[in-house]
Amino acid sequence: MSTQLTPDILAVLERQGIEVPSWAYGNSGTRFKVFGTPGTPRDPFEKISDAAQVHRYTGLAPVVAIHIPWDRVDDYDALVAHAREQGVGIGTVNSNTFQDDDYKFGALTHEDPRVRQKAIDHHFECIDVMDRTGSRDLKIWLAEGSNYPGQADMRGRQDRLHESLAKIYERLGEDQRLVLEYKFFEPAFYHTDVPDWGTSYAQVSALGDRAFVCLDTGHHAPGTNIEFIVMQLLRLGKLGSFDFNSRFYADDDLIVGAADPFQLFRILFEVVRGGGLDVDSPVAFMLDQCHNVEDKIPGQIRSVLNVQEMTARALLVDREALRRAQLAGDVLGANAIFMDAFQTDVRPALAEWRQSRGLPADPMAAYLGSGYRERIAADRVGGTQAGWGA
Ligand code: LRH
Ligand code: MN
Repeated sequence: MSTQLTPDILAVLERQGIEVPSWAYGNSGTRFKVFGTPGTPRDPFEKISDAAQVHRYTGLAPVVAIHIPWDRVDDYDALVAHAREQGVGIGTVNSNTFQDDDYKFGALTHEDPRVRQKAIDHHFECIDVMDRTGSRDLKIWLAEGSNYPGQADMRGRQDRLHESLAKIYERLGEDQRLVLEYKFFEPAFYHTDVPDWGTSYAQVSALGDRAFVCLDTGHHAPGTNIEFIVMQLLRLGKLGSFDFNSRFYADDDLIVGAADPFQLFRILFEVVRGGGLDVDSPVAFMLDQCHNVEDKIPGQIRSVLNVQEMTARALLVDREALRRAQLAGDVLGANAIFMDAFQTDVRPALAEWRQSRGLPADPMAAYLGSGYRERIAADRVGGTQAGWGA
């Protein structure tokens, strides 16, 4: 085993688990086109079978996040049993108040209490699902906002949002949490009711200690120093979860680390520095991506490996030497120590380590050589390919 990855580093990597999103295995696209793919799952059971392939070859993705109603089934016990058979569990339950006509002008913030109650009831359904699946986290992302100045009373909406969230929070079980995801725009193009970490932090802090902020790496204005936000939320003890992906322009939902590997490294360094990978860390790590043109299972395999590789590099930063350089005001020295770790190729050491744990040195090659892709393309004929439709 090459010297780079010390037993301490390997111990951290050993317990790293990344939730994979069920919706990444279905069809996705843009307003211009959603492309189909032979073998795309047609139901949540097939999505979970595909997600399990990622864990099978990487050992990194033991849990699948689900989205309601996209993954609504008659028998959640059967879904849990199927997941267990496939060697995975069911994780974060994602609510959806962004595809219903009644929510055109809002859901949890809507002026009409009947519409708000409908949206609150949807979250009660999600909590019922969590009770069946044993999930800890309810993740709420809200598409709510306005497109033109004057269209909405932004202050009133914040007050109604708090009231609605408080009713949802009250329904959570004692081992359950709520994570509130922010996003600076889209689908609303003038104001978004939860646009930034500060608003999410203000809203969850008003609820209680089982409410946290969810940081989606694609949800910030260009130029935002995301790792600073990570540092601050960890410092405040309110970073509940990540939605990992990457982007060149907007909420592109591309493979994490693909667009800006150095940003992923800087984010993971603040995670390490802030205790986000400690044994008792409350932070959940999830992918939130869409594989619009690339093969989905390989895309997910590449994604979790990117997170693992950047985590290993972040753990390689010589923190003591860095601290000494910082205290000495040695600007370039400190930066050089930081960059040394980023520029260290950990892939050979990780491949060796995988083999030592009975995993393939090259998970992608192992999956592509397994015949699974050809099998699902042949078997999954007929029915409707899953996508972002209920
Ligand atoms: C919104 C979002 C949210 C999910 C959806 C699939 O952009 O990031 O986390 O519900 O994507
Ligand atoms: Mn997200």
